[in-house]
Amino acid sequence: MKYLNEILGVRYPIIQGGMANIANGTFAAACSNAGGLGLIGTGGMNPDMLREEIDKCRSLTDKPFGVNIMLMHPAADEFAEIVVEKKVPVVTTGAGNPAKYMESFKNAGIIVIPVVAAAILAKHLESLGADAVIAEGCESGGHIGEMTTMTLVPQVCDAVNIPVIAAGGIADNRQFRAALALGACGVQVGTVLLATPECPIHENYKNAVIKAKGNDAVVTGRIGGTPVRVLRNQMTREYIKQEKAGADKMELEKFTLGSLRRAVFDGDTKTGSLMAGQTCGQVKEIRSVADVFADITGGEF
Ligand code: TUI
Repeated sequence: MKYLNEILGVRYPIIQGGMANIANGTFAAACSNAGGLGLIGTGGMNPDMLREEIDKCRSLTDKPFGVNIMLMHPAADEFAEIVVEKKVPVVTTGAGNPAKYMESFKNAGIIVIPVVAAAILAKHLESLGADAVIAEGCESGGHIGEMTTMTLVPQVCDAVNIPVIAAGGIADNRQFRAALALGACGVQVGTVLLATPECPIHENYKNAVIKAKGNDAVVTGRIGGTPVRVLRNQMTREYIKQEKAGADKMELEKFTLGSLRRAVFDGDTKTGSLMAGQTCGQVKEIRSVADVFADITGGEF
């Protein structure tokens, strides 16, 4: 089996998750320069911003990098055109089915790695030419599926013949080795990178991640069908209360609209949406991206 670093031409078999409103071109370049694959996250961007962030990333690293296309975003079609036009080397997708873009990505020679939350979609995307898939379990932060990493990764590995990357619940060398044992060729991490000096989120957000226990990463939106894992705070308590009381989608949007931006940029830890996965309980201090990657891989790469 080939490791992810060989597939991508990078040092470590680690992808930095393309976190919405967080993973800009500067952060992606820092992660690529530290030996992983940095990703620019399109969540929270508009098409012009994406163009700028790709150029910025290119100006800061000569290493491979990628773009994550958030498929629930209204500008997803335009993002898909931009990555082709800009010849971005690697594209990942999330929060939906990227089937309609696969042909144009493949024709452009892009390495395409969709995030899947179920084995059936992995199989379908393999048939459309996906180079690998990221199997993301519901331990992760942000928008999640139903299955855990422990169950999803082996089931995706059994379903496809392309490389599988594990995501969700991975922050140290034990979990990295467990992911390889489940059949993955590498990992994608997000939460553990929030507490790095390079991560461009407000200091309050970093401190909240450091303080949080694993069970503080709760899920909002389960009833409405858009489950999102975030750190428990005033916003989540109010959201979950209203959700249980039968509030409709429009009422609930009051809480989420712009709330991630409030957390990331203003450091509003009360009404902001502090997306984080269950590994928040393992994040104890600020460490550089290079230290995090070295720790995860345990000096083996
Ligand atoms: O996409 C993510 N995580 C995200 S996106 C995001 S931005 C956001 N902001 C506010 C509300 C909601 C989202 C924050 N975090 N991870 C990748 C991921 N993809 N997780 C689950 C999935 C997924 C789910 C269903 C992938 C495919 C899928 O397929 C459904 C279908 O149509 O077959």
